[in-house]
Amino acid sequence: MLDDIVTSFEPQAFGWQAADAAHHLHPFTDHKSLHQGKVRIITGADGVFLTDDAGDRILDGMAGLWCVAAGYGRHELVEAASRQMQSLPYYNTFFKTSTRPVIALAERLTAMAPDDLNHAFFACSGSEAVDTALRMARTFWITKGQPGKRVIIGREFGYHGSTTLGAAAGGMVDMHRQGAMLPDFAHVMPPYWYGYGGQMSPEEFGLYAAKQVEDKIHEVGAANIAAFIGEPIQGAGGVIIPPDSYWPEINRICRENNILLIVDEVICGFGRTGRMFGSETFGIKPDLMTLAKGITSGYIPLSAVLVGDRVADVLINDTGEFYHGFTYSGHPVACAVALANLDIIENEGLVARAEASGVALRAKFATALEGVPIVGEIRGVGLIGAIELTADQRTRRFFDKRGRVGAICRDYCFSNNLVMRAVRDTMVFSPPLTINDDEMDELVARATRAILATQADVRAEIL
Ligand code: PXG
Repeated sequence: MLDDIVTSFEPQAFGWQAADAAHHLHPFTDHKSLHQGKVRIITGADGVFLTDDAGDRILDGMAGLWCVAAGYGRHELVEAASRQMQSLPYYNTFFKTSTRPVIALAERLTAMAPDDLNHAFFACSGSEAVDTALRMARTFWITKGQPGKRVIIGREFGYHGSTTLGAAAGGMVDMHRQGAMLPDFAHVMPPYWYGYGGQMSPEEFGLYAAKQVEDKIHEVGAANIAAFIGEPIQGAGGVIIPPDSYWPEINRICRENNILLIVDEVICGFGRTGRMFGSETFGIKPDLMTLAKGITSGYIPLSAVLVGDRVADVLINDTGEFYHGFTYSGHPVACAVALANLDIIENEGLVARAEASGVALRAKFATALEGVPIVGEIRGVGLIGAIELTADQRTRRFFDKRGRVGAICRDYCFSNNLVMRAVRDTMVFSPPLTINDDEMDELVARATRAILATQADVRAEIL
């Protein structure tokens, strides 16, 4: 493995740790508490393992931030970027110009996508894709002479990025409190059976959660609503997997109320759920679909919005100019990497592999964690999954002061050289789709050690 590129730029003062603390503001971080501990400086990566500057090998159970689908160290992606940088490092797609990589990618993505998602718009991040999709939805209704249809319905614990529109569509209240809540956004409960299902069966609860959307539509008035937005599985919200009854109802409710359905596939797209798109896994019928992360396996920023014929026909034929776009929309280098990444996903059968590996991984977790009182549920679809930590297995009771126990467990994972995310007290995982059997054994062994250590710490609180 090569050294990373900046090792020749040793920082002036007291080394990398101190320079990071002195000058670098991290995303979604409490800096004061960060500075009380240490940042871990990641210097390299290969396959499913990261290396830090102490030489430790860390198993990346999150594929970066849910994105490194093809695993680290893929020369094909490096070569695609290098070749494209040498031939055409940049050109825009604004003023009657296009480039071959963006055309090829648009054609390929729309051919892969379900239903009539026949058009693609490109941006750099999931947040920008969401922002674009929301603007398209509202523009669609304005063009159709119904400008009153503006409200976007999202869900609690939904995550649609950190631009202001995305944060408003998402259901993260801490972000709303920062001023990122806007007029014309509404939220409904997530289809989170483990947390909110009570005595209902999962299927009953799926219908109940979908009914909340219908009730919200009646409350706000369909004449005021542009779209419903949802992730097939709510990833950052804690890998909330809807019961099978949920999405077909949402399809019906959106159709009958003349509301667009935006499916945010930023995490679920490109094989994560064991099908190419989460919409296929759950039978969702999107009008607009947002994609990012796995589109390039995170090697370079890129996102896309796929647009179905119903909306595209109006935008193309009736809207006139759609006042929206980014300097790097359709960046040729990012598109070239995406094409090479899709080759890997297809040639290596990563989608089918995610399905099979997911089954195996959950079975390994079930064996390792059998009878462990702190474990309330192990769930997953493909290679995205979660382990609920609970104070009472039987009643699915949460710990007091939610998030405290999850943070303990996440820290034990980290000290066991495993990256897993804690969302409240839910431990979530989404490893690279390339993970092999031995690596899954290692992931389960390290996670189990962390979970047992957590249980020992909080045993007085567990029934
Ligand atoms: N939609 C979904 C479904 C996402 O998961 C975004 C949009 C925004 O993408 P960008 O590229 O703008 O970040 C996301 C991003 C976490 C975590 O800790 C999750 C995301 C990003 C950062 C951290 O779970 N998801």
